[in-house]
Amino acid sequence: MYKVKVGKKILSANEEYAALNSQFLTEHKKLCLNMISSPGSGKTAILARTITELKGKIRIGVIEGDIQTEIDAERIRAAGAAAVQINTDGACHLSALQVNSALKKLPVEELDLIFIENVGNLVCPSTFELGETAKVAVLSVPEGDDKPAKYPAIFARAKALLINKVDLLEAVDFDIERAKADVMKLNRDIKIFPVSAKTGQGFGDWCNWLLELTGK
Ligand SMILES: Nc1nc2c(ncn2[C@@H]2O[C@H](COP(=O)(O)OP(=O)(O)O)[C@@H](O)[C@H]2O)c(=O)[nH]1
Ligand SMILES: [Mg+2]
Repeated sequence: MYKVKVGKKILSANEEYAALNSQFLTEHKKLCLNMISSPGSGKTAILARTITELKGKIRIGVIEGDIQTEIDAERIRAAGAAAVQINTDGACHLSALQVNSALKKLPVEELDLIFIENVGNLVCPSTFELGETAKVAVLSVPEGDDKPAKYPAIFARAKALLINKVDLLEAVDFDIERAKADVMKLNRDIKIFPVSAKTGQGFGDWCNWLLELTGK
């Protein structure tokens, strides 16, 4: 029996589209951040406030992923940014093919930074590459400080973590130092931003990080 050595990795269809998206972003010199969290942690609220705070400094576009509805894309447009909504019809994460078609619908040349708001889920989207520049995780304090330890995949892969809803810290038992320590055990290089999309607390540091990232 002959054994054939295959030196080249066979890519899945998703990986092929992810590679195409990555190439497209590199060619157009655009940054793309894939935002991942549980439903309701505040991704859209964070994006809306980020768009408002960076108006005139960074031109932001958003690809919105949800199982159903155009609600989040409308919230982003109301904040003053271009948004394309993808409905996954039940799928628990966005695919690179969906992002590929959404990128064609955004006015990419007029943008500095593209956010992808993935389907609300801490698990499936973490391992599905979309060709993004980096992943950004969001954890909100009512979810509990044990989530990095219980759902390590996204916290290990993200370039930044927003700990959102810090305005609610007094009302819930969330030990922010424990959460930070658990995240740092998984990922020493991650940037952690405690924020409140409601009050704007912590947005100075987060927006400065985005300005640095985009070279603005
Ligand atoms: N108290 C508080 N509520 C927030 C904050 N950010 C978002 N919310 C609320 O949390 C809910 C879910 O927010 P949303 O942006 O839709 O979360 P997403 O599902 O991750 O996009 C909404 O009712 C928001 O008003 C925050 O920083 N503090
Ligand atoms: Mg949302």
